[in-house]
Amino acid sequence: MSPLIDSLYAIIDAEAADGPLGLTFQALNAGCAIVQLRAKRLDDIAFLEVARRVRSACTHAGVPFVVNDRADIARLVRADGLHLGQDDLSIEDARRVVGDMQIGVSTHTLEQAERADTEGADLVAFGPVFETKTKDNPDPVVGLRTLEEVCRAVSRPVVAIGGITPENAGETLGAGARYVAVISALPRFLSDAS
Ligand code: 3NM
Repeated sequence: MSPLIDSLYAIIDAEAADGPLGLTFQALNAGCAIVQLRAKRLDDIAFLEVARRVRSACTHAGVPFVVNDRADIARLVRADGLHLGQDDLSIEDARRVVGDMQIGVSTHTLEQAERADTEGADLVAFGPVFETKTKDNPDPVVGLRTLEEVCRAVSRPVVAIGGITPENAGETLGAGARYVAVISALPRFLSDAS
């Protein structure tokens, strides 16, 4: 098994044309560390339905399941974690909904990362480390040097995100990130792992 798999934070797009479950099972079978479900356009009923299925798969595999953006859905499916963007609920407000669930926060500058850390995020995501085509209107690329700075500055584990591939994951973890979060290159990580 690839050593990278222990650090693989698999982000599953709930809107994937061929459905999210196949990729979820592949990621779980490969031994990924965390699964996050993300849906930018699904209606609530559809997102909840997919979240229940992915939750169940993660429970069977014993892998933490994180819901992106939606504190209500995270609570309804008893997710292990909620992931918040800079324009989502504050950590304080999200805690009123999800209690002591693990909360991750997306950050794009050292200052945002330090703030998330101070405000009680359990995981600090930082990126985009490299160029990404997946996100609409991505923030400027932060690069490995700034990632390293963030990893030194915050007390919480750092999740590196944005343009991570099997080729650059090693140096990304070498910069101090605990996890690499991956969307588009996920199938490549999984085929490398098998
Ligand atoms: N957030 P890929 S970059 C969802 O910088 C997301 O916070 C980012 O997709 C951030 O692995 C990103 O295909 C997209 O580059 C990551």
